[in-house]
Amino acid sequence: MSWHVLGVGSLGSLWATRLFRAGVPVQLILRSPQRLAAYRQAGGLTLVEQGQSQLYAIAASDLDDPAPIARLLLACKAYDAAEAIAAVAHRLAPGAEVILLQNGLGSQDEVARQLPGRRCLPASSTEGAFRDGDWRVVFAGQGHTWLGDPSGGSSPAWLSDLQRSHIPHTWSPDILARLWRKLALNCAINPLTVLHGCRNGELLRHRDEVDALCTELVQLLLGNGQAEAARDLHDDVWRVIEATAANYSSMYQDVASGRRTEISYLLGYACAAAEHAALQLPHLKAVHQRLLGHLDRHGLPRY
Ligand code: NAD
Ligand code: KPL
Repeated sequence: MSWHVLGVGSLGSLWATRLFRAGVPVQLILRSPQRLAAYRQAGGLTLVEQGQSQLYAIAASDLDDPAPIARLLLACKAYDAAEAIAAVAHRLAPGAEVILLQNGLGSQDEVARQLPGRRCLPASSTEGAFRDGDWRVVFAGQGHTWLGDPSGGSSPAWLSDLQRSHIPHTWSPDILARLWRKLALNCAINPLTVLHGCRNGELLRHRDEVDALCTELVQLLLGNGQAEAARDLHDDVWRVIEATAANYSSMYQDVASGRRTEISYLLGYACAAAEHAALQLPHLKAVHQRLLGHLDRHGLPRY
């Protein structure tokens, strides 16, 4: 059974090339005949790993291909997920499974609402990749991916494809807790790196702000039934800041490159969840407002 990959950017390409080179059947879905023609012109996807480039001639089609899809990796940004899935929903076979590689929270529900009866499996990844050209992906950071079924279903047999492809992964019995924890980490770190224009490690100079956010994020997690995700959050935030001290956060990089951020699925989601749970979290709300102002000043979307 073939994998289909929709969202052939950094992570989608990283997965597709590793599946392909392990001999796992995989096909790319490109968003237009023009993109398909450009891809064919390039001859495939190039993976750059430890300075070595390798071209992989992975099969591809565009959205008009009517072939049914049994297993789909959706690897676009959170804000594109709902629209992307709408274009292929009619092709998903009964019993199809969709792996959702989006950061943050909210997009997973937007997708699942469009796919009644299909199995949606959110994933959370710490792998790092970026594109250094069209149809080229650089594997920039080893990491791990957790996948799971929020409805509690059992682990799928195709995890062996990931094993065979050397994609480090773990089936997570509580994937929602993982997503909430990652959301909290991202909310504690990323917006402040944007507002202070600094690397993760430089947040040490803004310890009070980080700590105040952590305290409120713990309240947010507890108020949303995520006690496990709340455990030792402060310590974990400072551990991540130290471990990634020299890095610029993904949100910092998005803003610096003039790219749209995933704010609605990170701080935006957190603030909406706080309001829904009738929680007063003034620091979180203030950082959200400051970040929106910053995006306005940089001409970037506030959603
Ligand atoms: P990306 O921007 O590199 O790739 C997304 C791709 O999806 C692009 O090629 C875009 O053209 C395509 N796309 C968007 N809408 C589409 C549509 N309607 N139809 C077809 N294709 C469409 O993004 P990325 O960096 O791979 O990130 C994907 C998700 O993974 C994000 O939520 C991100 O936060 C998360 N993530 C990324 C990394 C990383 O290192 N890149 C690490 C961890 C998590
Ligand atoms: O995931 C991250 C990001 O930059 O998006 C870390 C490194 C954890 C910072 O929040």
